[in-house]
Amino acid sequence: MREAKSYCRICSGWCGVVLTIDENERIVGVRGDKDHPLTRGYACIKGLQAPEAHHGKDRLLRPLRRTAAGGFEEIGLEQALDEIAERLGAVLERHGPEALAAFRGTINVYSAAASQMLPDWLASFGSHGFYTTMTIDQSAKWVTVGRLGMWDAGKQSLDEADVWMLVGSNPLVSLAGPGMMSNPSLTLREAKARGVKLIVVDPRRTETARHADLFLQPKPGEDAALAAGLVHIVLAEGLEDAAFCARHVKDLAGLRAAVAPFTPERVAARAGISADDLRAAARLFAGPGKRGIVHGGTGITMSPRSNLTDHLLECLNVVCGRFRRAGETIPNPGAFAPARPRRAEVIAPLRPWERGPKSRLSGRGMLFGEKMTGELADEILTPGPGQVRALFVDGGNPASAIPDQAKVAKAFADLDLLVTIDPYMTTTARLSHYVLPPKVFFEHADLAPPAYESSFFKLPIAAYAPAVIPPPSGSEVVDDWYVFWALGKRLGRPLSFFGVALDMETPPSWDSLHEILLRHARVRFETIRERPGELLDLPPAVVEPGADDPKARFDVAPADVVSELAQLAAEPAPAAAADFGFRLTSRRLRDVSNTMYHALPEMRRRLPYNPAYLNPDDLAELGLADGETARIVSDRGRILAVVRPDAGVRRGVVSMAHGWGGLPDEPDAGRIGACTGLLISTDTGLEAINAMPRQSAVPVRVEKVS
Ligand SMILES: Nc1nc2c(c(=O)[nH]1)N[C@H]1C(S)=C(S)[C@@H](COP(=O)(O)OP(=O)(O)OC[C@H]3O[C@@H](n4cnc5c(=O)[nH]c(N)nc54)[C@H](O)[C@@H]3O)O[C@H]1N2
Ligand SMILES: Nc1nc2c(c(=O)[nH]1)N[C@H]1C(S)=C(S)[C@@H](COP(=O)(O)OP(=O)(O)OC[C@H]3O[C@@H](n4cnc5c(=O)[nH]c(N)nc54)[C@H](O)[C@@H]3O)O[C@H]1N2
Ligand code: SF4
Ligand SMILES: [Mo]
Repeated sequence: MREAKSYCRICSGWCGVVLTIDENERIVGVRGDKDHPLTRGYACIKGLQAPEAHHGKDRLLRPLRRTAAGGFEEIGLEQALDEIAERLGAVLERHGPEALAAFRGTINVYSAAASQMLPDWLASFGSHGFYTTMTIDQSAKWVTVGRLGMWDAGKQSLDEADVWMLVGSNPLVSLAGPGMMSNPSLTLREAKARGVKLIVVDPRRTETARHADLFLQPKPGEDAALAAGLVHIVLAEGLEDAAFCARHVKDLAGLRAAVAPFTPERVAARAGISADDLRAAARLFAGPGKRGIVHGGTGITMSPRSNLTDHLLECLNVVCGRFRRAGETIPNPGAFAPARPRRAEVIAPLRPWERGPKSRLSGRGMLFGEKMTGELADEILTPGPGQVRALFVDGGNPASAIPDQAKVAKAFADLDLLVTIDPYMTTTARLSHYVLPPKVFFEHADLAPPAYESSFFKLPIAAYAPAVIPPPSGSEVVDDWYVFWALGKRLGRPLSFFGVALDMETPPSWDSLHEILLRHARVRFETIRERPGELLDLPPAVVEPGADDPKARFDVAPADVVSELAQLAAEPAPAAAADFGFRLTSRRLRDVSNTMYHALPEMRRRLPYNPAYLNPDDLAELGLADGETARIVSDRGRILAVVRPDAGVRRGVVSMAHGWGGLPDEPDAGRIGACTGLLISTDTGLEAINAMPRQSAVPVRVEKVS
């Protein structure tokens, strides 16, 4: 028996863990690493599944090829790659580069080398078909940066805050959201002990909301009005940072006028909250000398008008000036990034989607190098030049994660080539022509993605882990990036990885790729590799003054935002539709991550399906008992779900996690859960810029199954 340190890579928690490994090189135990400087012993039930995740019976250990009869047979890796290369070559020859697309799932995001390889490989063919989870998650944040601008030195942090406002975000379960990714329970307790006031806005009294000083429980989907109301109150009561606005905000008057219709009373009536609570929230958040930010989570980025809501919440940060100023310090200036000065000034909004390639179907542009996942199924199903015919999926399960599951499954079944890199026989894998099982977490070296370093870690840390154990004996598992290198080699397409031409004769290694990724880093890769999991001795960066006469300003009221606000103001407050009287909201479950790990024995024991949580009074009114199966119907589809009471859920709300269930023709709520994606349309209701589907606050009705 030996012990080894590493970190869990399932979510943005990056928990330091200690693994116990037996003489057969199998993981037999995991615990949170108490000595890890940031995560301090925290680890959740998902991370503790490492033994099962690495050695469990459901893990795929050899590549699979779909047979003519629709089953799967094992195939050698190099033969699989030969066949894939041949089929891909034929697709490219017949249809051109845009027929090739790739989907990056969450597990790919967290692996720096694998996640860089995917877009670089696509680029080597000249394809723009890069799709990721971001555009079915929080791409509203990218839209906001593009429309509003951002502050070069970053926002204020939880460590220095007086107040912290979370709208549609539950970091105690999700470990997502600024300041609370490392050991959120302890971090929140410490913040509260320092006197931080917590405001939570959520239709469900969440695990995080239980610690709130002020909790607002609105109707789902009314956050744009709610955010406009908060901005309105702050400006009406003169609670903004006037000096900051005068210097750094363009057209504050435009914003003031645009939010004028959103009086506390009107917003309160719309959102089903009290106007006094809304005023209390604005007054607790804003005011002279206060520090701390508002953050919108997936509750707002998935609900209708998500881009508008996110913009307005960030406007609240802007008008209150919640940014690091000249002379203040940035505790994590970044070890993986090149050193650069941080200035107290705005980076101009650039609206990148207005330039560059546009979607052949909707005319939408690209966002930070990505196409819109909400449009992927249509890009596959719609004939014509540019139609997607070959899709590669790495570390994701889009057949269960992309909304409008029936359309997505139909599209995937229509592809000439679908290749999935995944250790499990997921719904996506089952639709694939080839399934290539990868080495999983502790079997390979890994580096946290440099782009996220400063948001994930509050201090500079060597977020690197060496391989701890070899893959299971007798297995033929693959390094994710090897698939792309090997296909590039077979198709005679040299690969440039992060700007460096790769040797196409000898495959790279994880660490040679890491070395390339960090070649301009402040801290050398060798140093990081020698000190995995240790804090790095980097002095905090000091924010430098901005230009005397700042050119760029926050564009708080661009024309499209003003017009969206005017539309919202003109719209009558939504009445509960007779046929769809409930709103289905999205949420996370502690025990699983998205579509992952549902089948592991411990998860089956704890959580065999994704319940539909309703207020007990609603259940009584519907005549539904705890554990009964109900039918949930939207204008797009219907699912069967097991109902559970939760007194913390607002009346009229169905709170349910996504990514469960099988393929569309396998409705079996009690055994494997239900896919909420079947209830969501991607034909209508997509956001203008990023094609974000309406994934929360979805109008539904709940029926007793007789
Ligand atoms: N209706 C609705 N839809 C949603 C959401 C919602 O709230 N509501 N949420 C959206 C969001 S925020 C997201 S991020 C997406 C998630 O969408 P996806 O990223 O597609 O879903 P995951 O389940 O996170 O996919 C992770 C996959 O990685 C595999 N995996 C595990 N370990 C490894 C490994 O070591 N290597 C590799 N290569 N793969 C591995 C898992 O088996 C799993 O299939 O879903 C989105 N869809
Ligand atoms: N345990 C666990 N952790 C995870 C994941 C997981 O599946 N399980 N997934 C990971 C991923 S991919 C992501 S993107 C992050 C997401 O992290 P978060 O954004 O924190 O996601 P949630 O925990 O679902 O919190 C969203 C909250 O929004 C609320 N909400 C829903 N609709 C509305 C609405 O209309 N208005 C308002 N105001 N609130 C609303 C929900 O009730 C819920 O409490 O979590 C990550 N971490
Ligand atoms: S919170 Fe859980 S899943 Fe996320 S990194 Fe930590 S142990 Fe892994
Ligand atoms: Mo996500």
